[in-house]
Amino acid sequence: MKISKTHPRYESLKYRHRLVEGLKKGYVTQSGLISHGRGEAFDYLIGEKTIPEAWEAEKAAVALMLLSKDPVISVNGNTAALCPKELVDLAVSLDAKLEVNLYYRTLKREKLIERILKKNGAEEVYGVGRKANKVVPNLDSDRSKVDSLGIWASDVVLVPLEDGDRVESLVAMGKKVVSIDLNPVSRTTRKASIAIVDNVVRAAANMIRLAADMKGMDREALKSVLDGFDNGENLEKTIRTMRQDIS
Ligand code: PTJ
Repeated sequence: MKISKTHPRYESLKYRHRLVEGLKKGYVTQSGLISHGRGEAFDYLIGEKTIPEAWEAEKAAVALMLLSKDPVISVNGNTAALCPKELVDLAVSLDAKLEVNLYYRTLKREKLIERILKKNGAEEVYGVGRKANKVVPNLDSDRSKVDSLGIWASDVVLVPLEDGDRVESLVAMGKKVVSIDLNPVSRTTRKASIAIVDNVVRAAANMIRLAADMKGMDREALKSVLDGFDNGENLEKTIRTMRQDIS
């Protein structure tokens, strides 16, 4: 279907269309469409823009990932449909690995997502097929299957559109977890080391810009960005901003 650029909801329709295409091709799940609807509702509450609190969290997340030894970006069906190029570019800017990690895991979906990432410039994609040979302890879903050279070995994991269980389990393994979830009260958001309450499409683009600016900073300067960020306080402010935006 062709969406007219003059339609007042062009952007929103464009992303819905990408998900529907992904569903038809088999890498987005029906549940993924429901998740997106929930995300859209929260996005409405922040005016479908990056609020200052999200920008601060994105900056802290970029500092953390630039400081880390082995950062990984986790990719699922929705994010592969919405912003594959941005995720690949972000991985390049942050020198991070890309790992496919799915709740509704099938080899077919893993391979389709790997192909999309490679088509968008990824050289290596972790977590596909037998490469997901480690199991995250205390996690009761297929999300527990991770790559020994990817998420398993990582010190920081960026998890867009997550379910809270895995965030908790990854944190329990001693990793720092950066979440991107529009729901400011989800378990994912509450349990993440740094919670970004923004649309993954905007967050990924913002983080690419931030990484370009921050790459030249020395470690002390990056540490001071990170130390100046208080995740709990930032989340409280996020909820206040959301309330103000509605009233
Ligand atoms: O591809 P799979 O098999 O890994 O499945 C992926 C889904 C998305 C189905 C799975 O992770 C899932 O069920 O997620 P949840 O539990 O619905 O959580 C998704 C969260 O992401 C919700 O809190 C939504 O509000 C939020 N969300 C949805 N769309 C976006 C979003 N956050 C940021 N940007 C979005 N575009």
